[in-house]
Amino acid sequence: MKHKLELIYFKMRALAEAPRLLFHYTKIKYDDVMSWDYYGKEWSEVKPNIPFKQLPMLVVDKKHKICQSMAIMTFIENLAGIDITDPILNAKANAIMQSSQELFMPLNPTVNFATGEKFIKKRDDMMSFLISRFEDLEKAIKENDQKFFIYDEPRACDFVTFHHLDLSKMLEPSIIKKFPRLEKFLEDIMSIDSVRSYLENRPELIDVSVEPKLVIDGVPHLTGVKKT
Ligand SMILES: N[C@@H](CCC(=O)N[C@@H](CS)C(=O)NCC(=O)O)C(=O)O
Repeated sequence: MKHKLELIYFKMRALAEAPRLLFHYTKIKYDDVMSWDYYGKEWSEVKPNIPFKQLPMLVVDKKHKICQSMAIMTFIENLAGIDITDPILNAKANAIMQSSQELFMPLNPTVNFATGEKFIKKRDDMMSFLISRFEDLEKAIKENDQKFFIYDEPRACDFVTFHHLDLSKMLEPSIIKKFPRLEKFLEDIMSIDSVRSYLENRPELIDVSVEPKLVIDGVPHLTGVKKT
């Protein structure tokens, strides 16, 4: 059954990114909509009525509101019929997905919003955590001996991991270079045609650490939850 799918989010390269990547990989059509365009109101007015008061949220058939980016990822996997049915592999995939998702804070807000001295302090403070988690991820993919974290084809956990590793390059490009197997993983994801086409055309995130902006349809917009 075909559903109408609307992914509601803000101007940031953060938690809507893995759902977007998975939508493009599975070739499921969806609409990307900014919160203020969907509701016609400022975020502060909308927030109290969102099921878990944060975005992204996927609206299905104008009726069902699915919050929590990991729930959205699982839903897309199920919709595409690529869910992992083996209980052990499914649990391992969830462990990868959650471990990568824990990189969200403070990596994503720092890259999308922090500037100047604050950016440098946040970057330096999180470095040991990032390195430790990247070590764990590199070990997991090496032990698995497949192209991606579970199979030779990517699943939700791979796109969540991809997003955070990819974003780390904008925090400090040298970190990922310490992990050749993770770099190869990024290349393998980027070499999938539908994913590469999405990555080449998505809004560019510019002026990180100075005054971060997303370039949407050729126009730079300050990152954030406000219409500009
Ligand atoms: N656990 C949630 C976290 C969602 C989240 O932190 N959303 C942020 C943007 S990335 C947000 O809605 N910020 C605005 C606010 O909290 O008012 C998920 O994975 O979706």
